[in-house]
Amino acid sequence: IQNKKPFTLVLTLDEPHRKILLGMKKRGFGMNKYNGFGGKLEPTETVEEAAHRELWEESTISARNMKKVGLNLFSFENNPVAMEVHVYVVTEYDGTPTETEEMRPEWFSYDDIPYDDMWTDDRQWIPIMLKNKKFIGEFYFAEDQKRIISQVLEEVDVV
Ligand code: 6U4
Ligand code: NA
Ligand code: NA
Repeated sequence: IQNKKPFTLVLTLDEPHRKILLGMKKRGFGMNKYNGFGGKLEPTETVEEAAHRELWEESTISARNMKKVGLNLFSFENNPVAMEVHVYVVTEYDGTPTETEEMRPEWFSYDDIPYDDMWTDDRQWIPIMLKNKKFIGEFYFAEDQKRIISQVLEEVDVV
């Protein structure tokens, strides 16, 4: 990998009810998959600022807290640019999740997460996150963006 580009990904949890807020992505990269909310950084913002902004832009909720829980590096066969995705958990927020141009929000029970309609890596690190553990992952995807050719995933104390 010659180069990596930072991204954010925010998972909002309703811990008392064991529910997770995902969005069906309506356009662009990862279209037709459920995922957390997030995206690229704007030139002057910090990673955490970008996480707040993307959550707001894509679901219309405002995070009251934001905890960094993971870091995933995604790279693809025949692509020199990897994605460095900073993963955050939100447990308190203002507003009501609302459909936007990019995402259609939907709550899922922790026991009923639609992994078949998500990125292949998600079923590996989301369970770690839901146990309140932190993680660092590296996933190398085939060109089809589905098959994982190699990976490293570990729980860590500090991310
Ligand atoms: P535009 O369309 O320019 O507004 P933007 O919202 O800035 O895009 P986007 O949505 O393309 O960026 O960012 C990709 C999103 O997908 C980020 O939240 C990271 C996430 N993502 C990428 N690969 C992923 C993967 N393998 N597993 C995963 N999330 C991934 O769970
Ligand atoms: Na996005
Ligand atoms: Na966006």
